[in-house]
Amino acid sequence: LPEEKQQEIQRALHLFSLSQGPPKSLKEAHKHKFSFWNSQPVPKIGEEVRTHGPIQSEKPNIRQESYSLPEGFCWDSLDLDTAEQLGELCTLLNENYTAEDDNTLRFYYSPEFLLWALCPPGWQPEWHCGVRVNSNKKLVGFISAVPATVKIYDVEKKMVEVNFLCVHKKLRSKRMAPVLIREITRRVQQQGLYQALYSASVVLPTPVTSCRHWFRSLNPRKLIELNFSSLPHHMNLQRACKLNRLPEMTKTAGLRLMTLADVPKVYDLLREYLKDFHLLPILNKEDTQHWFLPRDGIIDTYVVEGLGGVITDMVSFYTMTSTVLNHLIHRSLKSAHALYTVTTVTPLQQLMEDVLVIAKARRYDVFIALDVMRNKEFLEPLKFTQGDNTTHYYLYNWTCPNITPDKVGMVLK
Ligand code: MYA
Repeated sequence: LPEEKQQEIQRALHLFSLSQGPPKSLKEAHKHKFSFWNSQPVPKIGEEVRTHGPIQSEKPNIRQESYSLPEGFCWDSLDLDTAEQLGELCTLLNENYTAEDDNTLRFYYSPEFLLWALCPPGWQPEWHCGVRVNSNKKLVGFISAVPATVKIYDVEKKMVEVNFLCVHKKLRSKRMAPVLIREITRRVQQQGLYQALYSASVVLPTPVTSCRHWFRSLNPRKLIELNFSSLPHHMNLQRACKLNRLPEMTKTAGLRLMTLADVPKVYDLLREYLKDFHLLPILNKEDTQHWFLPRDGIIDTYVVEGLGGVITDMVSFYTMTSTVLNHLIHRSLKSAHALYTVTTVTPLQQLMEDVLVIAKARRYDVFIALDVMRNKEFLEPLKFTQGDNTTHYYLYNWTCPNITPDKVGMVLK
């Protein structure tokens, strides 16, 4: 093709990629321009990484003043201790965070869930970074970071986990997200941290690992009525219900909810179990208490207590509720999301089946797990089916070889 024609096609492809938002697959990502991400210390798409370490020198020049927002907007660190500001964040996320394709399901973040996710030990108010409209002070943008120590292969790094990046639907595609990302980067670097871990369903430069979601129906009738799952060929509703039937009772003796007194034992179990993965959180006892001690409707951890009070196994999941929009019968959908399962005595599959039994009895509709850690061992035997969604994990300012999901010892909320 003549050069002019080629340039025209390139321009058209670029405009097309901008109008489509970030790519959903690696194949599309190869064609995407990434005008923001290519300016950041992250590996380029397609680059084969063999080394381990930071991409940029440890001490960048850090701006003293905040990045400029478009006219009419201002920064505001949210004070989540005040019910009013916490409520504003709930509203922003609940109305703008979930990418509902067909307007049927919308995640509902409760104030208590957000406090759990955003205020772990060491949290900082400046890392709850909001954007407001100057004139009426309406909250229209947000990004957060929480401290975390993460081990990547052989290196332990203090860094942050970035989450809840959100721009109001009416302000999309105006390059607000790069400003939020630059600003949280600046605020984190000001505190002497230069790395971050985050996840997204879109493909950006460049995933360190990509994990698939698996779903286990607990209430098949409702999931089918909501179009959340579809009936496989040659199967009627009755057969689907039969196929997904679970035992009435749990099998594991000594299975019970974790209590405060179990924190040191859960800490030991997790530390010992996670150490062989290539990506894992390094938690202290305070972190363990925060992330695992049960909070009603937010986080559940069950432990198995053997003879002499020894805690031999644990299993944890967090809860998300989605609001069902425009449905005659159903109003909400309750999902359990697998976190960490550690077994030293109970067979893994048995413990997971027990937790499905408990979740069903507690009226969860679906149990969701990633194919990380040893999860693949129980997914198919316990009738989980693979969903279409992929969660990609990313590291900011760190390069290392790609990690397969079975070597990932970390679940991001
Ligand atoms: S993942 C959850 C993200 N949130 C949602 O999906 C909620 C619904 N969507 C929205 O609110 C908007 O669509 C968002 C984009 C805000 C996502 N992660 O402003 P734009 C890039 C990173 O015109 P908008 C989570 O919370 C995109 O490729 N980048 O676009 C983890 C393009 O760049 P480039 C993303 O649609 C967040 C640019 O933004 C994402 O109006 C981790 C376009 O900007 C995404 N999910 O707004 C953040 N989506 O030109 C990184 C789009 O290069 C943290 N983009 O293609 C990095 C570490 C920082 C700390 C470092 C410390 C040292």
